[in-house]
Amino acid sequence: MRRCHPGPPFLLTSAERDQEPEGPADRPGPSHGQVGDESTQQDTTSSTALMALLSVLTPVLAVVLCLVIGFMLVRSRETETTSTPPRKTEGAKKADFRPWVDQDLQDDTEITAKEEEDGDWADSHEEEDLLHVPYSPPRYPEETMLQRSKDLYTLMNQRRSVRFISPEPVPREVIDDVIRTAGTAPSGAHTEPWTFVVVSDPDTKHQIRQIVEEEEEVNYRQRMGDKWVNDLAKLKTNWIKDYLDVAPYLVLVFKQTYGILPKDKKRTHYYNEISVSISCGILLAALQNVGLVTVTSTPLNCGPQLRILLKRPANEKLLMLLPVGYPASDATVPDLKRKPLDDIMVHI
Ligand code: IYR
Repeated sequence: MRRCHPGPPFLLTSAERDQEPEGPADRPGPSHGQVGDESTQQDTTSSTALMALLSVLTPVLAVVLCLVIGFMLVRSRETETTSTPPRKTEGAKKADFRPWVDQDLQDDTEITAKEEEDGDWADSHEEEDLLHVPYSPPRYPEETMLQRSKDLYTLMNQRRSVRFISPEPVPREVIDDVIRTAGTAPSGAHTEPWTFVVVSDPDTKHQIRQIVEEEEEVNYRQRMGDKWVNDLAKLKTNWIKDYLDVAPYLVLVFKQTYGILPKDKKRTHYYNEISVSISCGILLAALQNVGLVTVTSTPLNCGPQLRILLKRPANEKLLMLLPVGYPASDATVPDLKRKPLDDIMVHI
């Protein structure tokens, strides 16, 4: 009778392994086998050979096992990160539902990822060297600075989003200057990634209104969801947008996701959305400066249709739609309060 080891040699403790015999000569004694007839002798020999082989293979098997376990761990991590996220609670799901980020501004019509990758992109070294020139803007005495800071704050603090706009005509040159001013905004690598489409043609304004009202009705009834609609209730907004017909100008601000150079080369427009948003801020200030009003509307899901109506290329995405004019004589605004300085500024 042969007494077998309870497990493979690589599962032995080092002390046990030290006791393991090296070969048949080392293994007399009952614990390793009964020396008796020939078959038992052969049996013992082959079992010893097997043990020797196993002990040689032990480190190799250990390495292979570690590799297999490591590979399985890596695979399971990869699956965790690439597979669908774990189920969330209903509340968390609602908080994650952000159509104004995920659906709006995602006008991918006519641009496939492949097209963007395949494009012939220009390198900066293909552009001319840029001269650097002295810069010395006006410097004011502190007293004047203080007065100017207060004056601009007073002016800008009077700015309100106005949804009731007068049809009264506005000088075209004023609009040109306001757009020029918006175009002074800083932009990523000075790419100036904005297009301001100014619409005064009544038919086009009406078509814009039809597109916007049709989509906004779906937005309010379905896409925005109860929470968003309730959050807006105090502003008394809805999908009827009279101002789109009435305002003398509609300014549709497009961000250019990339530039198009001669010979169809593409130019990278770094931070194009931030750059265009800054220009919109300057545009609002410029309108306020001349006594005109607007409302910063971002009509959800209307971008592609409006872009096509206005014949803008596929690299342009609608960022904002601003009706512009004088306020209607009976205009009202919600009596909102602004956060005090202490709530918006941290001084370290
Ligand atoms: N785009 C809609 C809904 C809307 C959304 C936000 I956020 C507002 O601050 C106001 C309105 C609309 O213009 O009615």
